[in-house]
Amino acid sequence: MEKKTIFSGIQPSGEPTIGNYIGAIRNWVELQENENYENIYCIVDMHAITVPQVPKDLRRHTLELLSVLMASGLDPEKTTLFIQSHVPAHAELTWVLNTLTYMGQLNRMTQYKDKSKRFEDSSINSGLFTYPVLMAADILLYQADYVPVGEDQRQHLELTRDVAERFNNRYSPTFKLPEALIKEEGARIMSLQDPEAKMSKSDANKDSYLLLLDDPDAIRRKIKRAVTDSVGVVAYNDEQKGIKNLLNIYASFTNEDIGNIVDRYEGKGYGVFKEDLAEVVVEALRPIQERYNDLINNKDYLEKVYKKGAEKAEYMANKTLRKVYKKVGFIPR
Ligand code: AQP
Repeated sequence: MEKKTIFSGIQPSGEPTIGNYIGAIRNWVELQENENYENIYCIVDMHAITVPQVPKDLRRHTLELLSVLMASGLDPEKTTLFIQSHVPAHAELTWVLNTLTYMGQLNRMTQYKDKSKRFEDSSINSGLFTYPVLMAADILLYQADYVPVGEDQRQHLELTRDVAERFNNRYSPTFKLPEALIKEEGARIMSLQDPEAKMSKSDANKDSYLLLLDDPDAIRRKIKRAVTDSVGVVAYNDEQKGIKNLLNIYASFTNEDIGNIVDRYEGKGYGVFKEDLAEVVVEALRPIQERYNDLINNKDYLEKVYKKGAEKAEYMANKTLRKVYKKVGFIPR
């Protein structure tokens, strides 16, 4: 049986949060262990510069993220792990796809609407606007069957399929139409300070997120400060969005049924629940952090991993790009 191809990416736009871990990274690790899949995961630094980045921080975050991915269980022997800017085909295919994407479609993207709110109209860069086209190129270059992402990325996946279909119809069948792979549980971890907004590594408020590399004290402090409500009962419903989010985090790390957790905290109040949750998170992150500390200090090994990953990725990506260039009418060199 031919293996199905899985592709996904993550931005080095800050330090990864438990939202990135629960919604994406740990699912990637699970998929890696399934022998029916060929896995390709990418650190999308070209996406990250759609919002301003300090160059030395971007470099640091990129290597940190590579280490976090491996510390979480991604194995470069089993999975292609690479950095987006190392494979020029991503930018090259984006240009072609830009010519097949309508402004109206991009205008409807909710991530663009959310992120562009942070800037004055006159300083929204067009990279932020065409971000979903670069994402489409990332996926289509590898002829991916499935794209494991969090719920927030569903709309971008639909656009990817749409653009791929338009290309296939205008020229001839070229791209596989990828499907989003979204896990119900943990698909959307919310901010600890605003349970209406998703937890994001680039949030200005450091109390809003738990980082994978946060030390135990930071984890305890942030969970203690997490916004709840005045009801005072640990329950899972949409009137108590803060507690609901904390329960989701608890269940994600313990794989326990939410009903059981709720039962256990009956009559106990938020203080005890938050203290226990903090310990659950500390213990879940401990082994990842230990492995991370070894990896981040081994720069030679990291370099070997990303160079080998880029070589493998480039070979696959160029195959698709050559076909695309030929079909649109470019003369081969
Ligand atoms: N809060 C979240 N809950 C569940 N999944 C999440 N993801 C992100 N936040 C949550 C998933 O993580 C993967 C990688 O995301 P990304 O880094 O490429 O971009 P993002 O979705 O924009 O993540 P952030 O943390 O919010 O980054 P910034 O702040 O830079 O925009 C994706 O699969 C995403 O669904």
